[in-house]
Amino acid sequence: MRPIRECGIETKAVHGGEYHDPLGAVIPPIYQTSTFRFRDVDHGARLFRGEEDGYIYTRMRNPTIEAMENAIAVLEGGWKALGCASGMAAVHTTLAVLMQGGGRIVCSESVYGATATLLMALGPSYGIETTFVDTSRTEEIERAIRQDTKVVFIETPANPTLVITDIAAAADIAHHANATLVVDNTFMSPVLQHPFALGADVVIHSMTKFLNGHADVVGGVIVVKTEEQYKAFRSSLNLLGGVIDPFNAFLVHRGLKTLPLRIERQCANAMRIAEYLERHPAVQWVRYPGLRSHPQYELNRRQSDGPGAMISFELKGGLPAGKALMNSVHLCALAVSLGGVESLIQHPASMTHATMARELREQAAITDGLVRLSVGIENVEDILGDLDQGLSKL
Ligand code: LCS
Repeated sequence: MRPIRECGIETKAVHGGEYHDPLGAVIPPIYQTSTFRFRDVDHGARLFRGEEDGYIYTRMRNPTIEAMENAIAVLEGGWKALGCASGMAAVHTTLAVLMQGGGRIVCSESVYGATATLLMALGPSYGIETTFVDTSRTEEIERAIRQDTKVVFIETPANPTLVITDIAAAADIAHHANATLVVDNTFMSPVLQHPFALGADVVIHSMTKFLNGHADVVGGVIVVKTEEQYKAFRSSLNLLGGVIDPFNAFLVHRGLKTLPLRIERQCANAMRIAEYLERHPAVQWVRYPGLRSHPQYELNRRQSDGPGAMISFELKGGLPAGKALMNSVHLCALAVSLGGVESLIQHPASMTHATMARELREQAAITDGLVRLSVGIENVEDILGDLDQGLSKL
């Protein structure tokens, strides 16, 4: 058999977290234990000194978590992955490692609301200054870089505007300035986009979304490229403490196995829905990377393997019409989060991006009328029927 890292993405998703169980269990058991027994005092001391391989304490290492981390590292093409308690724990840990001693971050202006709020509200107390720019215009990244810039942080496609940044160009600019490029790959998943192959240094995900895919786990992950990075991130995560627990790691690992299948169906459904919305007379505009009307349609075709399952749109009737639609759909649940098997609809300005400063929301074109749809794996006719009955009531 080919080495797992040379196999197709579907094989990586099923077998990437290779785990050798002493009893032959096909699926890694849930090691729901906080601590591991030492054989004797010298054994414990050797483990703590790193002279012998083994498990000590679940905040440091746990076999169930490791199996899930290995699967994600293989999918992303990274050296190793670090499971975190949430996507925000992954963002925070990444910044804590890369921004030690303070400095500047150049960040996409359209990012998940809590990421923006973390940088704006807590950043300055850690000596971190953030410049938010439209990273889809790479010249804006270049212009924002200063002597003290340590990190370029991009979300692409961005939450919720679906603006797309050229990852390879952002990597060139960051590296020229000796800065680290961090890519939040949540919206594409490792099935559709491979930031390491395009020059990224660190890739993060909210595993709450596509990776787990079943809306029953909150989790995050940091994927790194080198052993040196891994050691730095692992020791900081151990100290900061935001690790995932074994049961949630088990659920994410289970979800990963169907990730390529889910993504395939979600992309196909989303394409049909985006085309339907674009034709609908009540719709003002639609933003979906698979539509030719998307400003970075060609770039997305170049740097990813598909358009994803997220659609943003605004109705001609603006916010009141958007509210009426969101209140009248049944199959599409009115709920935040995204990437799962069920379709979800929400209003970023008053929900996911409500804590983001209004000026930044306006700068990033997160308009009051913008509605965000995460397309699930239901029968597409049923989703279309649900949206159609809602739009017909306007
Ligand atoms: N990065 C992105 C791109 C996200 O969309 C989110 C959450 C996070 C990081 C944080 O992950 P968490 O801590 O929630 O696991 N985005 C959400 C959203 O759009 N709706 O609800 C959560």
